[in-house]
Amino acid sequence: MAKTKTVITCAITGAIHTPTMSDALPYTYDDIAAQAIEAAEAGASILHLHARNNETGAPSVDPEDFRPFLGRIKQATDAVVNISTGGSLTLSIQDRIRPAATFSAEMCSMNMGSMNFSFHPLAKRHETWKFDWERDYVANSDGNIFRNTFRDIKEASETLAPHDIKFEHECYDVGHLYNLKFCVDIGLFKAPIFIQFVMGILGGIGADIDNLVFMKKTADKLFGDSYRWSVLAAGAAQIPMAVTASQMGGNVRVGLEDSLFISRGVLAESNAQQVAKIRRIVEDLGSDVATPDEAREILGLKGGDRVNF
Ligand code: KMH
Ligand code: ZN
Repeated sequence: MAKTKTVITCAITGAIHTPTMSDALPYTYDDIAAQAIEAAEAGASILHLHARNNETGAPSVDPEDFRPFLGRIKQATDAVVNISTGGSLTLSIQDRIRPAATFSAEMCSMNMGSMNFSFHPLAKRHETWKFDWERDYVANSDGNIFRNTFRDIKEASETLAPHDIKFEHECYDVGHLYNLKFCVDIGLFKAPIFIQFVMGILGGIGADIDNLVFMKKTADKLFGDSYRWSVLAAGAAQIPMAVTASQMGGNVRVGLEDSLFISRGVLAESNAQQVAKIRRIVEDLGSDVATPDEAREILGLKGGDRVNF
């Protein structure tokens, strides 16, 4: 399919693998809403959202921790809201999908395999932590399985089916593409599917161009022209891999969830700063950035008027 426009997703606040290691990372309702709105104004057509408990800063899948910012984002922007079903490494799929179901979002994430999603080396590199739980959570991630079994994926897809939600299929390695193919073949997901190639997470595939080409070729082989794709690379690879993806005809995801930096060794001031940077590069290289309605068209979304918030 000929490339139309580049869809920018911005992942506003981390929960699974993003301890509060930068003052710019929003975790309160007010800061999440403000940064999401600013990111949309900078050019993000999709906002990927987690929630945190406002007192403890811990990852939360309580819908009441999403409600305060969802309404404000909807009032202030036309951006597509994508609610995470990743939650945290230690929560069940039943709990993790509750916010997406409660609010009948236009999009939600769907993690396509179980893995040892690990960031334990951070525990050695980083000294001061904003919240008490963070050091142990990070240090123990080498022993945690991020559970997304075939049974979990089937249950999530069947529970969410009545909501007509488009999934951001997060594929952290080539095998996850085969998991997705199996799920498509048994009728769990409908075209066009939207694949997020996730690169540079310890436990998944590394962030480099050879690997991206391999992921893309494998997806072409498995899904033909019935899929759309985007790249999310963690840490320093975030912007370089996003630029590469955009030049290969793909879409991009940035945001403080996946990298706290704006350039080598320099913390980003906000999500919007990362969005503005990738937008500038994409446009300088001759592509256009999709508006929210263009993103809806490209991904086949149900529309912002069919959500429950
Ligand atoms: N930050 C990504 C590497 C989810 O929200 O479901 C993982 C993620 C998962 O975005
Ligand atoms: Zn996420």
